[in-house]
Amino acid sequence: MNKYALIIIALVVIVAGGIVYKSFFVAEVDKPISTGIVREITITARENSWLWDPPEFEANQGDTLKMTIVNEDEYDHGFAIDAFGVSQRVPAKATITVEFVATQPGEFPYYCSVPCGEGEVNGVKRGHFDQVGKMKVRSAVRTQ
Ligand SMILES: [Cu+2]
Repeated sequence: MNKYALIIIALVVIVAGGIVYKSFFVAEVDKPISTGIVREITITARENSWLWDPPEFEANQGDTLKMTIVNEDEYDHGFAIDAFGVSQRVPAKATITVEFVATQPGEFPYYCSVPCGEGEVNGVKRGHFDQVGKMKVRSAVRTQ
């Protein structure tokens, strides 16, 4: 038997082993969750306020989030949630959409990822680093 046949047999054994493991041996709690629910959420960067409106929202683990991000400002912002790999530029006076599945429970900040300056809002100094919100993902309860 030549070495290429051995390599191919080894690859087939590794791939087949992976498929068998995934199909029969992954614990129920480790399988990805999908509720099939699509949650539509709109978040707005209010003009010269350096905040996200709403400042927080909730979802269930496994929900698909269809987010619409509105930028009312004359300058760019960014919208980022590290835990779900979300990071998008939101150009001035523009609206973008972001879609992802909330795969893990917990509290996750969403923040502006593009330096956008600072200013005064009702006598209080605010800026780029104040533009943070909180996403709360409730843990899925399994019934089996
Ligand atoms: Cu910013």
